[in-house]
Amino acid sequence: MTRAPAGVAQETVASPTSATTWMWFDGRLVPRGEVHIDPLAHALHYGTGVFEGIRCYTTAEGPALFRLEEHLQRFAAGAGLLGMTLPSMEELANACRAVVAGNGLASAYVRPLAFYGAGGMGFRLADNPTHVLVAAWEWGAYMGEQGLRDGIALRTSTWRKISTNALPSNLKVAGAYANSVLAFREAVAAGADEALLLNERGDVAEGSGENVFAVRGRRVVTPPPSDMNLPGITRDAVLTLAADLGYEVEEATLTRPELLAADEVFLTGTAAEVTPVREIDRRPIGSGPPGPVTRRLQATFLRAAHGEEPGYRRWLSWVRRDPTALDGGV
Ligand code: PPE
Repeated sequence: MTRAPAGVAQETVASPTSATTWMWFDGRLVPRGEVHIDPLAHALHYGTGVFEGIRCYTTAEGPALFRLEEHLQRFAAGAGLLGMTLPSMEELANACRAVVAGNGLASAYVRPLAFYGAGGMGFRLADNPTHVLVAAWEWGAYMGEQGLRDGIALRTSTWRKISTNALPSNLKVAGAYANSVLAFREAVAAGADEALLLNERGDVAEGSGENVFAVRGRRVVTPPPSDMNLPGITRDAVLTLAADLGYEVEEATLTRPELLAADEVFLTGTAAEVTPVREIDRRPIGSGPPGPVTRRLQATFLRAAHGEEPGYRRWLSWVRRDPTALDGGV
């Protein structure tokens, strides 16, 4: 079977947002058409927003949000950086549950977004309200089913990862993602599926929206957050799973040549889950097809996310723990 042209997977998976009917906006679950956002919203002009991406997986007990608490903590930290005040963690957690249930989704990608609305222009933010939106839609394999199964092609970006000294890379500030967009579009234009961004020192930072791992023998390595990547929640899950499976896990700086020489390379992210990398800059990684360590970690991760690994059910927050109630803590 031939591979879909690079970029096609992105377009085909982005369209499900059009099916989103209900959204949680500033405290209420409302039809999408009732969400009114001012064209002079501060965030639209300056990127002054913070967002999250949380997957909700089908389990035997119904849909469950993966590591909801950690995602909301990161969301709150980003909002704090921008000086926003958010609703309580409990209200946000219930908003995430409500958009999944309200749209009748069995599995979903949940997108909380806090942003500054219309008020003053310029940077004072004296009278700009904070708006909070939580949307949900069905999002299949981020880089296509084939990418998840057979691996994807990475291309080293000519754009460097924005410095954490310019904008903290450990938080999901909306404006920072213009950097990801530049890198991603360049990669796709060059025939690859995803971009590999190096940091200002020239070491591996991360993908446009994923963390990067290298496997060498029984060692599973990923760069530390100080190398200017988002300390991803999927990254943390995979480090935990790999250690529990008996691999040697390590956070260490990776150079591009080290990545090229690895036995296996894979990406992790909420959207990307565990995606194998089969080539970088047209050089095959290892023998090319996804290797055994990547496959094992991917399978274990997906079982854990679907509630099939008893040891990791602590990572799940069920949408309806009690089918008669939608409340309850995180
Ligand atoms: N790095 C970046 C820059 C990033 O945006 C993500 C998530 C990760 C690493 C992985 O983090 P985590 O999701 O906590 O494991 N990228 C989100 C955005 C995807 C999008 O296209 O939008 C995501 O996967 O939800």
